Amino acid sequence: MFLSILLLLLQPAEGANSTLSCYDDQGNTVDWFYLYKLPRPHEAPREEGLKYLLQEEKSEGWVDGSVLVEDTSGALGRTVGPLYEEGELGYILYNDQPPEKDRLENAHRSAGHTKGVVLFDDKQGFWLVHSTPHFPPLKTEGKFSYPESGTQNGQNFICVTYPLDRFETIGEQLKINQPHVYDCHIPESLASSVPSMVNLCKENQHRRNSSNAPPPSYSSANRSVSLLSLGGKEFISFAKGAAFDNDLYHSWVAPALQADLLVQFWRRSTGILESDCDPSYKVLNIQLLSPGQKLTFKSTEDHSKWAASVSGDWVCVGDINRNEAEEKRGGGTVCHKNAVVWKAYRATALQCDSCSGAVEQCETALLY
Ligand SMILES: *[C@@H]1O[C@H](CO)[C@@H](O)[C@H](O)[C@H]1NC(C)=O
Ligand SMILES: *[C@@H]1O[C@H](CO)[C@@H](O)[C@H](O)[C@H]1NC(C)=O
Ligand SMILES: CC(=O)N[C@H]1CO[C@H](CO)[C@@H](O)[C@@H]1O
Repeated sequence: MFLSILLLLLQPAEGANSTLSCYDDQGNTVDWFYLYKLPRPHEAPREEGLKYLLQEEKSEGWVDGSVLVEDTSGALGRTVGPLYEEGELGYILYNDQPPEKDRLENAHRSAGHTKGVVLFDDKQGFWLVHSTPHFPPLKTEGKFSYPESGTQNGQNFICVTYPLDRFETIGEQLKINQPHVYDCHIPESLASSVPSMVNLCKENQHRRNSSNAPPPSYSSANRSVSLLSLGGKEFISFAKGAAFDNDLYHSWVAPALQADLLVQFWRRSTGILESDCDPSYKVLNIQLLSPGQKLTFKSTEDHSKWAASVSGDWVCVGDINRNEAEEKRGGGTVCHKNAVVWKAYRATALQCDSCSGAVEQCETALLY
């Protein structure tokens, strides 16, 4: 009895004024997490398509999610949930495949191929980059949920907690990506800290009022910046606009990280770029995956877009598939150097397309 009163006193009142941060499955604030939503195996029940693996600073690689990804008590629900509460919150929801409740539904074809959530208050917040269509619901929906359309395929999420003063730079990166913003609000009290976010939100509202006009274009075709998380860890954001007109991974990320890359991306589209061994750094397409060595699936069942370096411990999670159309779309990736995270992602890639055209163990494919 006494203990439960004490617990009540120690907890903030239900719903109000939550700390805006990435959260783990237990409800602890974390500096960052990576979440791998697993694909639903053929003819398996719906729940199998809502399972996920999680890793954060304290995990030694992938750990089974303690609930289903749609659950409000899981890492994703706890992190995104505060978006639906009252308070002085700044937020930007963007997705080239917005929820059906969005008045414009499908984003203009020239808008960025990019999906994410930014949520912050006068102290801190998070930037969640992900691959899930129709996620998350608009704020007016009133609560967190996960779309049915996101159950079938694999999906990836990277969440990083940042102090308020990083969000201006994040807004600048988003602008380069030309996102389809389907819901946003920057309260007056935060506006002077994040003018880039204010502009992004205004421009999109204006665009929505004046029919489905293409997004404004920006002069810079691409920019990478180093963002320090609240915990002081470095995350590199690579952002490109439509004008970049080249393969994000081979022309930019691999030479910037000075490493060959293994890339997982959505294969079921036209104009897929083949593995590229030309000339300095190799970029190989992953064919077969097994995160945590439990479930094994093909790249065609995985909507995730991530890359692991062959050396140097880098992992990047982001927006862009390797296909011709997306060379001319905005979008980017967030890279971080961490030996434990790298090992987990690198071990996920079992088979790759070699540059000779054969499907082989990724190690063997790299020899060509
Ligand atoms: C867009 O329309 C809404 C009402 O539908 C209005 O409140 C808002 O000021 C308009 N925004 C712009 C930028 O025109
Ligand atoms: C833009 O991308 C090119 C590679 O295509 C790279 O060399 C250059 O440094 C990038 N620019 C910025 C500002 O990051
Ligand atoms: C600073 C802040 O966000 N305050 C909010 C705390 O929660 C109450 C009740 O939900 C809101 O009214 C405040 O605006």
